Amino acid sequence: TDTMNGRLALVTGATSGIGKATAERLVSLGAEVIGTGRRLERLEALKDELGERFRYARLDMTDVDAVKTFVGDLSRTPDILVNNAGLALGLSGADEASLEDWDRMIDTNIRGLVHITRALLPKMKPMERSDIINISSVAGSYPYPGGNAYGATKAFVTQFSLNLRADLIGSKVRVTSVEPGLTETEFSEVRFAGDKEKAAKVYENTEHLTGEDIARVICDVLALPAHININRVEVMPVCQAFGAFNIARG
Ligand code: NDP
Ligand code: 8X3
Repeated sequence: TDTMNGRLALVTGATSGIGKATAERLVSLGAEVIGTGRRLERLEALKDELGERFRYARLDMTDVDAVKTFVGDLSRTPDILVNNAGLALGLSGADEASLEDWDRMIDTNIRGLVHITRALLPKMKPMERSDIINISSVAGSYPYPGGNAYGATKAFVTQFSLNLRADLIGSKVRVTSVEPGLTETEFSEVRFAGDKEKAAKVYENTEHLTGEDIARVICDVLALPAHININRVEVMPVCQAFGAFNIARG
């Protein structure tokens, strides 16, 4: 049913995975959606699929001038912002990892997210109802080998979300940090520089989450009565849990 009628959502990184599934679900619930990403042909294909409720713009989140221009050019301010665009690059130890990869994760996951949020907030704050959903990760709470800069960018996203809540007290803006665990998308393909075989192994023989599962969680959070704010949602598939501490002996 059309529970999102009249709402306008901006979903960054709508060309794949969680963002694409979220755009699809929001449109199916009656919202209008603006989807962004770098791959224009993917956005065009999504437009063909979703029709008139979907609009799109090519936007590279690392280009903060373009982010500012994009927000300035919006004819209507979205009342839902889904900060989803993001990536992990590599799984090397911190002494070997590529600094270029670290920079790109920081520029996308942190800097792009912060800039688009800062550009939209003054217009979202006075609204009768608005929502910011930031896609963080379990990697922001739990360290793992090779998680180094990626996990740290997601810790930033979670803490930034909570700090937004602190600043927005008294307004009607809700903010939620959504922290998924093992979710099969193009995430691992990107992390392993296009190595599909290595990426597939991450999800092999698991009943992993899908982009659609996270889209459902996002839309369920959005559908709660306006006086309820879910600060954080940590989501794992049942097949995933925590490991033991690692102790070097001898
Ligand atoms: P995908 O690789 O399938 O999707 C990532 C999306 O981010 C794409 O639409 C991509 O669009 C976009 N993106 C990446 N870099 C940029 C950029 N510079 N500018 C604009 N858009 C960009 O992975 P997921 O769907 O899994 O990832 C979505 C979010 O979920 C990310 O923030 C990720 O960190 C997070 N996450 C993923 C988990 C998982 O296990 N899959 C678990 C926890 C969190 P394009 O390439 O067209 O620009
Ligand atoms: C993605 C989940 O565990 O691969 O954020 O970092 S993980």
